[in-house]
Amino acid sequence: AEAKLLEAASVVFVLGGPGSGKGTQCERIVAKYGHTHLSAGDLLRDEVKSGSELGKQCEAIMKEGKLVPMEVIIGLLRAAMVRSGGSSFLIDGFPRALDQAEMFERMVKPAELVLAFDCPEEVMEARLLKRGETSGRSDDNAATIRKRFETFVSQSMPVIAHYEQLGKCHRISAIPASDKVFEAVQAVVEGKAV
Ligand code: B4P
Repeated sequence: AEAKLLEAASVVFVLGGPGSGKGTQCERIVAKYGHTHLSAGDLLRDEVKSGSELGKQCEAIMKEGKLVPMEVIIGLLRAAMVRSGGSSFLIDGFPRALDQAEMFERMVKPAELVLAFDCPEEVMEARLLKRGETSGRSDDNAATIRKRFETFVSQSMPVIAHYEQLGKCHRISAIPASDKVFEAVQAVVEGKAV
């Protein structure tokens, strides 16, 4: 039954640097189009909150701004997809490395569309520091943010380049206000982007 559900599913990946606005735009996409939203970061934070041994290991890695092992994040994503019973998935913050992309395609299925948010580091840093004032997230501090940027450049940017080569990736500027960014997102989702 699991395999059948996943076979019929459609998958959109939402990529972009830390603080580029992935979570923000995904909320709006879901409100308008009704996808099932799965955030890699939220799934990991839920695992941390559960107090499990795995959660403790993930917490330490996230505080360092590094990527948790791919088996962990893919296992959490696949389980959440099956549990949700949905058929149209918006997956945010994943894949963050080329090997994650390959393993997901093998174990689950290829994505139909990829949205990638472009944003300069100064803008992302300012947003994350602002969120850090109230988020209580242990990774929204200046030192961890720096490491998250390094991880993004070395490991996640190649994923965006990979999907661009496949012609599946739409790049969207994440600098403007959230409403403006969402206009560009809608054009892509509705197939009207040039
Ligand atoms: P995430 O939870 O994905 O964290 P993020 O990259 O900062 O994205 P987030 O969605 O939270 O922020 P957003 O840009 O929406 O990952 C956290 C950690 O988990 C990673 O560092 C890693 O350790 C681990 N992890 C996650 N995925 C993994 C994977 N696949 N493999 C291994 N490890 C993984 O928003 C940021 C702020 O900007 C918000 O406060 C928002 O209000 C604001 N904002 C958004 N859009 C704006 C706009 N247009 N204008 C002004 N402000 C805006």
